[in-house]
Amino acid sequence: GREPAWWTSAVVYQVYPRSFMDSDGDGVGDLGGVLQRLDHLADLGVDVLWLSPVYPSPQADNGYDISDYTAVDPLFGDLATFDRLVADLHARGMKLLMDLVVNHTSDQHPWFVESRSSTTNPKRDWYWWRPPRAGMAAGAPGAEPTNWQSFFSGPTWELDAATGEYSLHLFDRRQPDLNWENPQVRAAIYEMMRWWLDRGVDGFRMDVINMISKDVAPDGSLADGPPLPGSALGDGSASYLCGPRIHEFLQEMHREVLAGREGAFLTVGEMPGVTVQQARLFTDPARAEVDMVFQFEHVGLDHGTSKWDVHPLRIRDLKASFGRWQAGLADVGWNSLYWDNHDQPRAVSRFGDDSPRHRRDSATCLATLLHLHRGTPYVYQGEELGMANFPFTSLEQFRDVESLNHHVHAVSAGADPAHVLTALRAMSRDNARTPVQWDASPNAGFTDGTPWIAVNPDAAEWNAEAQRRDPASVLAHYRRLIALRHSSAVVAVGDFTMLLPEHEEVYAFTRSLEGETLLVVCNLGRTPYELAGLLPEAADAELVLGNLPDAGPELRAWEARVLRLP
Ligand code: ISL
Repeated sequence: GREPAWWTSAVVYQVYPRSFMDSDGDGVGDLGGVLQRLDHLADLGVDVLWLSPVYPSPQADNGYDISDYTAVDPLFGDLATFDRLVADLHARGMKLLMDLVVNHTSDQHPWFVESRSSTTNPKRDWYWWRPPRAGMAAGAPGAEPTNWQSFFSGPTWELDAATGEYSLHLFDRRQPDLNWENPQVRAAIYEMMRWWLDRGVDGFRMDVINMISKDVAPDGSLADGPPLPGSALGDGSASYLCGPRIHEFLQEMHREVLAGREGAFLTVGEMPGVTVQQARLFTDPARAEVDMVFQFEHVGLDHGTSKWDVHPLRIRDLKASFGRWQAGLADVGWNSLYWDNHDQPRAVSRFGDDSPRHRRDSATCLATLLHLHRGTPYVYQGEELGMANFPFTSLEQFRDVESLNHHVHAVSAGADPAHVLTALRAMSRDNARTPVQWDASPNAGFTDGTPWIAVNPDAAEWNAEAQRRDPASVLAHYRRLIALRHSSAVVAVGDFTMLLPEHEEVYAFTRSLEGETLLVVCNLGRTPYELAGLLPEAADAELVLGNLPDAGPELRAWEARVLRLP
């Protein structure tokens, strides 16, 4: 058969530059800071750095609102520093993945400024402008062209008083959606992508890329969605998730941007709501769309009607979900694997147990589980240190537009502010955005200035410096997991089989390739289990890697073992 692609044995590390390392004392992380900490990435052994957006931006959504696609925001540095980052990474054998945010721009992007200027501007059609609902006055309650609710609360439509029309924004009102139906828009984006590849980047992480095709009727209308419980708004997702032209657009992008270029590129599409069946199509190499997708099923298992309605995770649900993704992409396509990113609460607090007794063990247990699946693992900055959620106690501590918008909307709709704060504390994206904890010095070694968001008070104990020389640390464990993927073909591409699907705490599976079989068993709880009683074959297996010393007959609280079967 064909050689497995290089990224089957690679591990990607995500840098959220604002919170990674500040080199100039303004309290915001920057590219100079990334350069200062490349040893950390090299020491960990990661292959690829995914860099969250550093483009010029009003920072309404921390850079996911871009006002210039071919420059670097002075907040983060300049193109010369960027070029040095590419060179330094390449010199160390690492690759750079750019964050590509092309479902929307900032409302300050010159394209949108032009588009908004008049109904006859040549760029009018570059965005989704629509008149008010038939028979209604612009600005009247419910006059929006559709009833869709935005991801960041409120309607997806913003009225422009000058022209009396609304423009679409699936996210914040300062992030208007580009109209991919317009071929000029697509050509401009492909040109920009080629510009970055010419600069030496090795691929793209594509922000909400399955939302670029909207289901628009021939007369230009968009359909209302089913009403959301307790809201005047509706769920428009059927009109914009994996819309009718999504595969066509991605194939065209591949043809226009990547085809014919030398190099080992990587593309990963972020796709909220994507199903296994759709992911098979997106990641089938024969179709030339993307190499892998970020799916969201497992990070929705603790949600109720919304992400703010938090439930405990049931381990059986996690197995059923991961199991279906592993099986669904076994023969075609490829999985990406993640617990954390800049949008998710910290995994050790959310799926593990961040109490002092179990924090290190649960962080390493979750890591083992994920990294032994078939797919490309993504490590989010600080995850490799067991960084935990922030102990938020008041609204003033939050920075994220999603959290702040939610608070305003929920409270004005009558919710109890204390209840809203409890949900924010558990689920706010700011949990992932506190500064990386480098050492025990003031501000955790992140900045000499005042950090833009507070450092977690646990930094004196939980930091990279303390873990670097400790072979029992979370950091050392991540290093071992990454090295194992590099050295072991069965970890990279072996077949996956789920075991014990009904067990409520123990997560077990095998990986096998050409006669070699690994048995992975993880105790996702505090109750010890007799291993032989669960999995008799474990008895005479060889320990390849474990997260606790002195492995015996009992699988202890949060213990994980990777065993080689004879
Ligand atoms: O975290 C979420 C809100 O609950 C997700 O829905 C998130 O908004 C979604 O995953 C899309 O995320 C991406 O696009 C957003 C940006 O805010 C996120 O940071 C980015 O990862 C808009 O660009």
